[in-house]
Amino acid sequence: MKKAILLSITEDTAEMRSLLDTLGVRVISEFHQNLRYPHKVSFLGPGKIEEIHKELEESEFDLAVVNGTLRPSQHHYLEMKFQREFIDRPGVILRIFSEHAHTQEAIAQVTLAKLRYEQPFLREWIHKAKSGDRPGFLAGGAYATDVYYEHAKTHARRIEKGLRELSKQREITRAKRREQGYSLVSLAGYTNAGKSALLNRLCEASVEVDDRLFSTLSTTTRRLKGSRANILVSDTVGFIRDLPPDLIDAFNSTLEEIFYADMILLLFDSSENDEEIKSKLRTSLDILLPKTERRSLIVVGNKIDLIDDERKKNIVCFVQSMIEPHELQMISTVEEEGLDTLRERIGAIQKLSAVLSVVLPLKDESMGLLSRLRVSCDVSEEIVGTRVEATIQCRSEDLGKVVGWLEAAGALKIISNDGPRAEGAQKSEASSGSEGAPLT
Ligand SMILES: Nc1nc2c(ncn2[C@@H]2O[C@H](COP(=O)(O)OP(=O)(O)OP(=O)(O)O)[C@@H](O)[C@H]2O)c(=O)[nH]1
Ligand SMILES: [Mg+2]
Repeated sequence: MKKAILLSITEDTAEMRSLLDTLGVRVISEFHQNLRYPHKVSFLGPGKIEEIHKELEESEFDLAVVNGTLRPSQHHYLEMKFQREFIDRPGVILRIFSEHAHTQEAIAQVTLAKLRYEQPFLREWIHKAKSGDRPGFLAGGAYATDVYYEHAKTHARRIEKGLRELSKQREITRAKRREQGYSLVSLAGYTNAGKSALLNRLCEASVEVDDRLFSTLSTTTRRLKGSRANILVSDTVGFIRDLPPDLIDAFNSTLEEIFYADMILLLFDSSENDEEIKSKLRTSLDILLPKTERRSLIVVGNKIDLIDDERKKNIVCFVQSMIEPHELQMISTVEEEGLDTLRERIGAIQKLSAVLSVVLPLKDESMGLLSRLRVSCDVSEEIVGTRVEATIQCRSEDLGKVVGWLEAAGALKIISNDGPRAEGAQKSEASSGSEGAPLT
């Protein structure tokens, strides 16, 4: 396990510690200096840095971590001063992403974010090396640094091109799904809120669930289990405060999957304290709201099995006032509490406003059609002698197609809530232009 020291201008280092824990780095000493802003040359004040430097003379550690964002000049100064590797908060997050990236797309996105993140630091090393300060980045000398910088730029451009292609591909997939009558629900929220655990429950999936931060980097989409299966649920990368902008940018095609969903479930961990809940929700809303339509968002307080009723009421009260006019649902994924209500709310994104009363002959073909229609419609049926009487609720835009399929199956009678559609085997107006087969 790597040993690190941690420098911070606040005493609030809990999140950084869990990030480092995720990365397998052990903090051996922590140094605070309460400052409103970091010192512009040395992050902590120069006096404090001298003090730390002296104190650490005999200590063995592999790297130094800064609980904040370093400017290239501060980074250069600190590495020179301590002769150790320094890494800031965006750098730590990038390393975690790097370790957790498994799919080709996630690897490309992380590589791009890293290349962009490194560029200002590289420029600083080149600048310092050219002004005769020290040999360049990675001790390779000014020439090597220059070459690496140019190579990195070309590499970044190549990855950007590949990612643009992937983004187009996702757009095509989304359009196709919509055409086929699928609706998409995205799970969003701070890392570790329980998104993957909820996907597993809602869709009987088996995505990795872990107490580490950023267990999920790539998107998994599964069908919602239950009465209708044409609702897809997507689990994707979690948010974190001060997410490096390069990373947001590089993960754009993954995040688009959230932004363009028909419904977003924004999860938070209700077992945390008020401050954590508020700041994590704020971070998530700041990322989501500018890009999503307000009406499609439901905020979901997860892990209520870890709190009592009094606490739950209290959370509902302050969260509701924060997120108005959005709706709030409180659930426990582990104990399956509140999941039925949540499923109902998800089901309601598909407005099944058209209602058909249908009589079909009692044949395998009729029963097969009704069972296929269940994927996208609410269907109830009763066998009466040699006939099947069914009530079918579907989306108004699917009405023509559904009537067409019913007629093809030999429906004896089709009456919709806006009047009769067909009697006997006659073709109705609504069925003209119907094509394809029911969703399976
Ligand atoms: N007690 C309790 N724990 C939960 C619940 N839901 C999830 N967890 C736990 O919370 C931790 C994080 O769950 P994940 O589903 O991996 O969280 P995530 O939001 O997907 O996290 P990232 O992929 O890292 O962004 C795991 O240890 C889960 O077992 C819940 O309802 N109750
Ligand atoms: Mg996850």
